[in-house]
Amino acid sequence: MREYLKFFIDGQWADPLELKVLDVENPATEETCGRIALGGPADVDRAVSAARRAFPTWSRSSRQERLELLQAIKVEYQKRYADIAAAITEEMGAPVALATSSQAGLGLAHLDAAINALQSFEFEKMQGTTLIRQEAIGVCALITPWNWPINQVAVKVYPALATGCTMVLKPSEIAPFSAQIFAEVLEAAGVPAGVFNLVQGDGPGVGAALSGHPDVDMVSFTGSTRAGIAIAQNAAASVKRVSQELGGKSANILLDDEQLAAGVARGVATMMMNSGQSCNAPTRMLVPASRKDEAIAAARTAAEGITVGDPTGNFTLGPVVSRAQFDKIQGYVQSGIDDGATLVAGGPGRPDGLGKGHYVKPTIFADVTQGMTVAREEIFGPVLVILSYQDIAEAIAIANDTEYGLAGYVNGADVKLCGEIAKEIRAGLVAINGAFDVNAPFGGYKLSGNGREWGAYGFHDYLEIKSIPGFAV
Ligand code: TXE
Repeated sequence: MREYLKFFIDGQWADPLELKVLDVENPATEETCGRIALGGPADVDRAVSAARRAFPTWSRSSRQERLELLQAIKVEYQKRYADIAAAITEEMGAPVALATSSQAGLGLAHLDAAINALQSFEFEKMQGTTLIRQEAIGVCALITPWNWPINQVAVKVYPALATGCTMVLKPSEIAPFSAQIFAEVLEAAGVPAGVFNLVQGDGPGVGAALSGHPDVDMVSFTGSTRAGIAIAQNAAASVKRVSQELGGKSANILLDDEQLAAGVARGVATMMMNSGQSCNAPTRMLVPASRKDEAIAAARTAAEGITVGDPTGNFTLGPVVSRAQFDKIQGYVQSGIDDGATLVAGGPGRPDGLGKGHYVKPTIFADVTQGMTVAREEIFGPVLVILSYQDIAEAIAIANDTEYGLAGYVNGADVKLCGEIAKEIRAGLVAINGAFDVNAPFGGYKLSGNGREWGAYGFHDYLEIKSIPGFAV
């Protein structure tokens, strides 16, 4: 049983000002696996003040000092790697293999990307006789979700440190353990007092106090569009910059060629990974109408290879994170059936033999049309919908017919054609044939948010731009 009843404020492990405790559930057993303290506005005040006090010194630190800190974090992170992966499995149900490789792994991959970017990032340049400087924006509030708990923390904390910002992190109250270990990693790495602060809590208690705090300069948020809008409204009163990474309903276009079956298999695997709880999951598969039956057969075969069970064992998928998410997903599965979509795999209810835990059957619907709820709304579970297109123009139109714009996918043998199609998709990232680049920017168009994370582009949201005309070199 884990117990984390202290926050990390001003370089110390501090008691909450008023002790309120939240039980955290293991989604595989539905039993309490730990407790955290829930903070409130007074804890936020304390953490923001510490961050403010640390800002003048940290924002003037040299590139070398920041690089040394990031390198020290890497050493400490590696020591705690297995602990972080185990905490992720426990708090949100990622199978141990995924928690170890991708979930905990991305906490390191993004660190390497930040180090790499910081080595050559141009903070200052001359334009004629004008100096143009990029300066740390100030105190940042970092509010993160439960689905990729360390990844989301990493993509905010590393660029904030690299640019000279100070920060208060509020991780998801649903999956708070790995972030607590992450704070221990930063402490062990010698992060200067007040530069990084951690306050655990929920949205209304800590999230709202942070996003409305007059002494916070910027909020970086990942989560639901609902909470993102609430945060932006709250932040508007003090004209804060708000960077949002929100939901998605990403299209995966499969071209009409010899790679169709392989593309379907990859699309199903990518969609189902992490039990479909990824904002950039390829949730809408678009297949050529003339090859529909072949695509459905390949999708069914891929689904049959997916196993669901205890995340500490050797299964492809663990449970989804909570009863609330389970119920929400079941509602969508039922709506797909009610709207007349054809069930290719999975369906309502839990997989056979699993009596406890929030397990969902990997579900695939075919004969889906754009008007159906399952084609329009973010389900955030292992539910794939397959739509057909007549020609590439129609595929692009369907891909763009969504209020979201986080990601897109194009798969086919003609890589040049894939690239031309990618340019037409209104989304922040369009991956060709499963390619992935941790150094490239990540973020959304439309209701998927604004701002960019990852690599050097991920620094910009943490920087103000100043021009000094007449600067003497
Ligand atoms: O997210 P919330 P939930 C989507 C996905 C999922 C749905 C609901 O569709 O089914 O959101 O998930 C904090 N002020 N995504 O309800 O509430 C909260 O404490 C300040 C997509 O779990 O958005 C947590 O730290 N903060 C997504 C964080 O926001 C607030 C990942 C996310 O929780 C707040 C997760 C408020 N008013 C869910 N309300 C993605 N983009 O990857 C909540 N929070």
